[in-house]
Amino acid sequence: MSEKNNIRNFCIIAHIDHGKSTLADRMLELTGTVEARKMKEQLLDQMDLERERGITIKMQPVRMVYQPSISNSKFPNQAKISNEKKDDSNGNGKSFKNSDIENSLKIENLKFKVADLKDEYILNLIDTPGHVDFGYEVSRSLAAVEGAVLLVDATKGVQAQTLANLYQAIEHNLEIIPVVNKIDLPNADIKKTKREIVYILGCQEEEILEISGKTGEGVSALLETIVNKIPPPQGKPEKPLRALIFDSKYDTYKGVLAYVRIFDGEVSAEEEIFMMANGAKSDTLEVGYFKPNLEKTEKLSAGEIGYIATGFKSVEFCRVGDTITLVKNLKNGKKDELITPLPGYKEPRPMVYASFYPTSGEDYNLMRDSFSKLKLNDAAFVFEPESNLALGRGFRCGFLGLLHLEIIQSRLEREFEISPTITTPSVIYEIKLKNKEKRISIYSPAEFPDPSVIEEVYEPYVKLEVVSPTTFLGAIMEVMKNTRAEYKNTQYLEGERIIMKFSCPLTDVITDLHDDIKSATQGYASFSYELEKYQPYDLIKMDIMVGGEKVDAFSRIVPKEKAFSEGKRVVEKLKEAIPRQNFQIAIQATIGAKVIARQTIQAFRKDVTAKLYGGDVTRKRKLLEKQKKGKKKMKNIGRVAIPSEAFLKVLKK
Ligand SMILES: Nc1nc2c(ncn2[C@@H]2O[C@H](COP(=O)(O)OP(=O)(O)OP(=O)(O)O)[C@@H](O)[C@H]2O)c(=O)[nH]1
Ligand SMILES: [Mg+2]
Repeated sequence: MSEKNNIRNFCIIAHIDHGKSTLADRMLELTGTVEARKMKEQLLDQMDLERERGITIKMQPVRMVYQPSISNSKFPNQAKISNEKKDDSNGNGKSFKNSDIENSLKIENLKFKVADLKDEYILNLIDTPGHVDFGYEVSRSLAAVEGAVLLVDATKGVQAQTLANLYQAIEHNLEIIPVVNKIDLPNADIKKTKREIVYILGCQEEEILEISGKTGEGVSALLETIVNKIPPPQGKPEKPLRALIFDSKYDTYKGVLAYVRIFDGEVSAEEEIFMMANGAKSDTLEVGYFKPNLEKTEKLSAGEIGYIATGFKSVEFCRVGDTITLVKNLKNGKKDELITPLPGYKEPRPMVYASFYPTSGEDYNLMRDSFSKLKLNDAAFVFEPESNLALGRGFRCGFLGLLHLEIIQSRLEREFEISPTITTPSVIYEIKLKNKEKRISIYSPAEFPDPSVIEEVYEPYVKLEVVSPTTFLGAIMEVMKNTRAEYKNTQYLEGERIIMKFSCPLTDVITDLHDDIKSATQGYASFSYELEKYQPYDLIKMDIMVGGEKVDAFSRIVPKEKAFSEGKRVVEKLKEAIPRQNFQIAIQATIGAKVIARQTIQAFRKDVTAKLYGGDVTRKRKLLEKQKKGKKKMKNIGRVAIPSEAFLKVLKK
């Protein structure tokens, strides 16, 4: 048996919150990958942002060493394929405890001294995010593995992202292991969840595993199934190197890192690599595995997943989807027809655009560098320079959704200490001008042409699929009535669950639909969407004036019939978001020259320093200093200082 036969590469996919990262925790424990004292919940969610929000944003690979004989002898009660009737769910002392983990670690350490233990397997796991805005992370993970564990929460059943991610896994020809999770919960409906899985996957009910990522029940059996069902990677170490870059990162110490799946060949430190798409060359500094922290190794070979510290000084040479080979494999050091690059990835299409402007002009270069580094770690994010009369030089940025935008904004603030002014997020409109053949694309409302030259405005529509228990059909219809969606049809997924299909303007989907659907269905319904078409609609541009000056960043495109209500809502929101200043400020919504809504922010009654009597200059200066600091995150529009978060706040209800 060649070494490679001992490798299994897989990812965990599911709808958001169905327990992927928690299951990964149990796998890390069972395989002794992470020391018990270092273990914490959702260990693979390593970014502060992920931990605070309790969601996975980035895919995270990790390499585990697994010995079935050890795990099984230690946890015999978990080794059964738990498809049999379960009667010990109320905890008869068999649940997974910390002491079990510690014992398993002792045995793990022992195995290196015992010669004749059964085979040892390398399991390369990639934990993926469940939120729709990070779908590109999932699709890139799928291309690096041979199998996928499809997790379904037994209290929630099949949801929109379960379907969307499953379809992607099927497209990649992956071996799919269906699993019902959270069976420890009293409201788990295992039978129903299984019926739904059988329906969507066309598998046998007996093939579906039952586990609890929380207690660890059934996880050993799952690991065994992974080894038995997922095929070992193909590919030959003796062939020329072909490594697929599925992610990348800027590391302060090691520079530009490429996260790779090696399909053929081998690579080690101090070898000259060649990027097949852009032709860049560099000497590798280091190669290694994810444990999940970076761990240096001698070489990476066919079938393995790891990282290459590329040695590139500049981030743009390392592109996700590119194939890395070795210069020594090339004829005359040039591209060689004999080495076929791997298929790579389709670039994702941004759904929303917003412009980011530094609050002070000097930060422009800093912002560009920060964006390049963020892009390296978030391939779905796009940006390009633009400039604006009022706001100066900045960047037009594309995102997969509003959460994606918020995450980039937060990362910019935390990792690079930049808090920019952000314009009202907008979808891409297409405009047919009078007497012009071709439509033009508009990425921000500020670019909207004068109405007199416009013949027709087109906006993007999506195919929207709402997955829900049948009982909420009426409630969902009620929510959809508030949008401009057109109902298409309803499909029965399995007895008690439906998929409702709509054609809906993208704008209506990205702003409040998620919250509205969740609250109307007690959190049980979910949706996914994909771009469908462009369709004309009677849309107009609404401007916002603050203190008599038009603020481009607040302009938005609205359906004509909603202009008044939107105008009223936005000025009210702004009144809350802009702090009082020492003069009165009028906030107005306008269409052309016409004011359609107005609010006034009253002035401060007194100067802040007025109460400081006498000549205590230092105190006075301190206070002014403090004020200045507070103002750092403000953007001055004319005389008015606007907090940078106000620009995003006004978008949501
Ligand atoms: N009772 C119980 N709770 C679980 C189980 N698995 C996960 N949870 C809980 O479900 C919540 C979500 O778990 P995560 O592991 O973060 O889910 P996820 O699928 O990784 O979520 P995303 O990565 O954001 O899509 C957490 O509060 C977990 O504690 C389980 O088997 N039983
Ligand atoms: Mg997660």
